Amino acid sequence: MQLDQILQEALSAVAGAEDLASLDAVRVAYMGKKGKVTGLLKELGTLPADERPQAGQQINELKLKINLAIDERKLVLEQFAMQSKLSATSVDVTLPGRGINLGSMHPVTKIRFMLEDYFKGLGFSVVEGPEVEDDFHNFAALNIPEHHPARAMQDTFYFADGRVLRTHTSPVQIRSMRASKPPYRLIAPGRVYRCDSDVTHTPMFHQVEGLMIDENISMANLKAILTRFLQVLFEQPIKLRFRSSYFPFTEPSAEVDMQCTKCSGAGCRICKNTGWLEVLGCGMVHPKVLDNCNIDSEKYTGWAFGLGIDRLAMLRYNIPDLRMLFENDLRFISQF
Ligand code: 2NL
Repeated sequence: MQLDQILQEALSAVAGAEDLASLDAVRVAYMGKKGKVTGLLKELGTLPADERPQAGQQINELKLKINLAIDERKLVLEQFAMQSKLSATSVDVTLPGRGINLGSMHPVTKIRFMLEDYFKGLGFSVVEGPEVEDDFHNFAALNIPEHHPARAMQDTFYFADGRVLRTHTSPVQIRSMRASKPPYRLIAPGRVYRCDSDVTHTPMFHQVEGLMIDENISMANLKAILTRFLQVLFEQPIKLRFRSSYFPFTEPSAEVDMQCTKCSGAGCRICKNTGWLEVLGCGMVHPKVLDNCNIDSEKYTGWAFGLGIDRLAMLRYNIPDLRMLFENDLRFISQF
């Protein structure tokens, strides 16, 4: 019978197709516009009317069987194509990786973290606060009188509403003291701002202030803590010198010099031949400041200090120019 023969031919052509392209050629040969099955359907019209329904049904069955065989073969060939593609593009797991660029710590951040670790080890808390401050927290509470030079326009960045960019981190400690009862052991690191820009000053720099208030706290405690701090930071014993000074918020006040690490006090370019480097300011917290924080200044005493982290980083890492810390040149900052 003619239909059976076409079916057998078609099935073996399908089975013999080795790739998707030749399978498609088989499909066209049978199902395409000029294909054999299509041809049979066209011939239907020439049959006697009473034979047409049966013949039509048979041709349709033939068509279904061939299509089914094509679809099944297509699945097999597609899987096959995928397999050979996968094995052709296998991954060599022994190849070296692309590598990643490790970041490094900014020198200012390194000193800050080192400072925080040291003071945390002594039971101090690290506190932070807003960089935009009001007059009370930045000045008035710290006993800085209305006409004190520190308030003058050239030192402070003012906002139109009278608020300021904080000129030190003292306001953070004022807030802490006003928020809880003594004793306090705090350090307040952060960015501070002064309207000042030259070779040794940038409008933004980094400061840490420390504060210790309890019963029977004296300047001797401060000296011990600072001496060991500089010894830990510079990894060698360091001599300190306390020079009497003045700040509105401390009484008595002192500036602290450390013996020059470059020349061990003999005198060099770094210490301008003095043998000493000025590193921080400190003093016993002024009773008026304690009053402003509602602390009984008869019962409690304590010290505070303030130091510039940037300058300390320069001394520690022999950085010659302050501005290198703020230019973000990767050739420079990736060295730390
Ligand atoms: C300096 C001097 C100093 C303080 C900061 C302070 C903070 C409070 C109360 C009293 Cl809440 N004092 N801070 C005290 C003395 C000196 O900084 O030359 N800094 C770079």
